[in-house]
Amino acid sequence: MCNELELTPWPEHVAQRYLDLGYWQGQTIGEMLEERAAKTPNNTAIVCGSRSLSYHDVLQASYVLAVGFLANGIKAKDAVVIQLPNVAEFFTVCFALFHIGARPVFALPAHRFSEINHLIESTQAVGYVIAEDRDFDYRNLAQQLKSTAMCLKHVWVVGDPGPWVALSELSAQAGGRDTAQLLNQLNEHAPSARDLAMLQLSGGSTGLPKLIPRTHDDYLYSVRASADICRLTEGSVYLSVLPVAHNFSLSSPGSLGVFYAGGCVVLSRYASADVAFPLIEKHRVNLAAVVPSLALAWLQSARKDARQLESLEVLQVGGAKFNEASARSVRLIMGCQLQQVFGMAEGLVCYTRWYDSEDLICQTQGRAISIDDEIRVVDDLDQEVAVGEVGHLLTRGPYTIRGYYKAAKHNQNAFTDDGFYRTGDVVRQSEMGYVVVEGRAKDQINRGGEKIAAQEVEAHLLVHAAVLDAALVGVADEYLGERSCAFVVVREPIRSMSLKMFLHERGLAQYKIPDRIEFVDYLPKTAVGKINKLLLRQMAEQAQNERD
Ligand code: OOB
Repeated sequence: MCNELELTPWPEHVAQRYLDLGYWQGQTIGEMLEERAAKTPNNTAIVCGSRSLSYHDVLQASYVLAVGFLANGIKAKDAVVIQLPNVAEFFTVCFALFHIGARPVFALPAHRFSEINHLIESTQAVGYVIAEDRDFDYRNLAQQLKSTAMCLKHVWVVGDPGPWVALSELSAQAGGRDTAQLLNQLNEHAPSARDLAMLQLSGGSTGLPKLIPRTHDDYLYSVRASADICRLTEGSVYLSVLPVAHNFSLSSPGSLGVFYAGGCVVLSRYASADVAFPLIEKHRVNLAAVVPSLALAWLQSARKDARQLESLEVLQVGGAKFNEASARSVRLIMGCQLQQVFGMAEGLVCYTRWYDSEDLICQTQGRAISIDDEIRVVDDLDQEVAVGEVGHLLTRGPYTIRGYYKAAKHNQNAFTDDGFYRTGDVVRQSEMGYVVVEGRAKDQINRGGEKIAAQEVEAHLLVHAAVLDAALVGVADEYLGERSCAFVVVREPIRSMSLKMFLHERGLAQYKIPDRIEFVDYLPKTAVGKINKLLLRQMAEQAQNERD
């Protein structure tokens, strides 16, 4: 019988070591904000459109919301799914939940019914926070979710709530009380730093994406250490254009790193150069984080005119492999330093350092945050390969999880017996610890930084009455790194468009819908009877070349 743990603990002697070494400081993420707000209450913490919030403002708003949540019966350990665009409320809501020990469950704005329903069901979430949005009506999605997910009690909306409750209403319910009164109420609910703070979403490779339980202690260690590596200060102005909840933009060093250092986070709902560049100029942004496909788009715009980028000192690129030639052009064209970031929501984050040579910065994905990040590069039999040789990356350390949330069976394969996480990445590591990502062994497609678990899409395709068999593979793409191609065996003829429509109607996020569908008579198998994805990838590439 599987014991479904929410949080697989680090062995006690290991935890003690991380405490002794000062990695884990016994502080919650809410307390981190309190400490910062006490130091620099009037510094601007967040710029969001025409709004500007000081640290004092953010802390107060989070207290007020926390009391509002309590008044609505939200309590410690309750899960609340957050699906917000890059707006200030993302932070006030998260900090509010941190204060009372409730757990934000992070969704991406691109997620639809299928993904959100899975998040709600698997965490038994009682709340769902969304925003009024001009591109998609999340309030309708909430309606659909509410009718299937019995556990869901509250839907809060930033902006016009439609049939739901406005987030501002929740704040109003706690209004009128002074700080001392609010604190009094909150103190009774303060969580411990060793507790699960939030649930991050994994890219996944098998079945439905797994949830990643991060504790206050481990997450904050990665945040503080990242802020130090990236030399963040009160003068840091960070542009957040990737989805705010993603581990890269949240903690590497991301918004939380900036808050820790007392700097300013400029939020942008849109990532394109025509929106981002004017923001960089207006707010004198000196740090921004992008995925490679966005870096390419920004480079293209900067080639025409880079004058708005004068204040930008560092461009972080991560989430997928950045090719060397483009990496070399960053300094030349954008006039700033490149920092490569190779990380994962499960933990391990590697950075190139500001003092590294141009070759290291452009040819590697950096080295781990901590000397206590243990990295093993192994062959198919888990035997370590020689330094510099290519192999599977395994890791464990002070901020890498020891198990997914309530996934005992999956954890048996995803982690070694001695607690190393099998990242599914194929890498080589130099004597100096620098990692170069060479490929991937996991059955996942990295579409411009957005991860697609092949099995998840295949399972949806197989539901269609006309589909006998299906396999999804990644095909190299100049711009996105990879696009997806589904190979489908059908019982009866069907058009690609109707299959795509079918997936859309099943509530699958748009980025997971195959870019191409190829119809075949059968799926080739390997000697052991598995679908031969290597061959399918070659077939897809060949078909593409013939078409071009
Ligand atoms: C970040 O996190 P996730 O959880 O969305 O995805 C993790 C996976 C890695 O296992 C690797 O396959 C890929 O994304 N990846 C990269 C990469 N950075 C991530 N592959 C090649 N080169 C890179 N630089 O993507 C993430 C989390 C924190 C910081 C940065 C990225």
